[in-house]
Amino acid sequence: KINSKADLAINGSAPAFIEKLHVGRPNMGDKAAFQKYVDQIFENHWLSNNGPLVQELEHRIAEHHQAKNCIAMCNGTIALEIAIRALDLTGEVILPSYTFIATAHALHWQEITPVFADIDPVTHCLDPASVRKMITPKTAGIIGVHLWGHAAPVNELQQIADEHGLKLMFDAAHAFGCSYKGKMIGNFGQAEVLSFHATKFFNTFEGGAVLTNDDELAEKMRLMRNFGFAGMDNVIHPGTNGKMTEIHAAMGLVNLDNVDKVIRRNEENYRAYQKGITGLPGLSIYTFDENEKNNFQYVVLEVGDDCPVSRDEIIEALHAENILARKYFWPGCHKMLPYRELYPHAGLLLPITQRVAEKVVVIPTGTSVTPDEVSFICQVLIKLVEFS
Ligand code: T4K
Repeated sequence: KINSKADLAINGSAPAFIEKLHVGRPNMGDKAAFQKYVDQIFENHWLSNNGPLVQELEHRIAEHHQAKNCIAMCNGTIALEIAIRALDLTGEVILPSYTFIATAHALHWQEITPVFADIDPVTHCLDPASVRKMITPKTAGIIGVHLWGHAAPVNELQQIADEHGLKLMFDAAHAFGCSYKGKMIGNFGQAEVLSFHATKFFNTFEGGAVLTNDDELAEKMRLMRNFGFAGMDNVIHPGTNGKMTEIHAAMGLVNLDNVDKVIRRNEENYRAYQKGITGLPGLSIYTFDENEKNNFQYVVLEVGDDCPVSRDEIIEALHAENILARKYFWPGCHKMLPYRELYPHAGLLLPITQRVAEKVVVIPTGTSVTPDEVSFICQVLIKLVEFS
């Protein structure tokens, strides 16, 4: 019970939770089913290089997203790099700064200049008007990010891409199983990239994939992820090692059987958070479009100027209670060292990015967090506001 200021851990009391509550605690599928796959892998003597479990996983993920091709990779960042290269992007590519650093790195790593555009204050996804302002003769493409699983403004971005002859792809790292105007993610732009990192809605320990309806592009990416080999002793394309292994695919197959359960828990937690903080001044939960498919993997608390407690005070107080809230994706890629030096004035062009990055707190959810725990986290937030 938190009856007074002194009962808050930040003021010296015992933390509300004995065990730490994480953002991104992995959602785990059935252990016995995983062990069966391990037995199968041992019997097969097949560990990597497009094995039967990887092929099965690709087939099922493509089906899940109603997309023609799924190319599984060792992680989402390599999948981004391969997709970027397969699309022959060069020069400058426009993307949001408000994203995980991997989106920018995947370009910079290939000597392509990431050009940061601003975002929409409500969806936190690219603002098409800002994208238009960033186009120069060197622009080769746009990477939209479906942040928090909310689709980027696909139609508007496609229109810009068509008008200017640009390639369009999406970083769909957060958007497994999500939709845009009723159609599954995986069907937009030239390619869409998923991440299966441990902390994602759907994980393969580490992993990722590209979804595309372009068969030729899919074939090119399959070559690129395996050093360009087209059969034994025959390299027909430059490439790298982006392959997914059988053990990672096994985890994926087990987790695929678990996705409905994870969505149910995530949605339950999301609604419990919404209910729990109703009426608190300056605090709100980022809302998902009820007409779309969502995975609710991220619960995003937004701290407004009218909140009596600052964002950073909230994070500090939650951490003291063992609630390990995160400042994703503060301070924005443009302010991280490799890009800060490239774009000393980018901040001036990204007012919404700055504002959103300063007010967001991502709070724990997933199958390891119960709605009762969510209610208690809300109690902490209520008391923090009340005692401020
Ligand atoms: N594009 C976007 C938009 C992305 O968000 C990401 C990845 C990518 C591209 C790249 O995809 P990958 O190459 O990663 O497949 C994490 C993840 O490392 C990263 O995958 C993810 N985005 C990003 C949003 O979050 P960190 O540094 O914040 O993660 P970390 O290690 O602090 O873990 C988060 C929390 O999860 C911790 O509190 C502990 C807990 N945790 C973590 C792991 C790995 C566990 O409980 N168990 C675990 O096994 O970056």
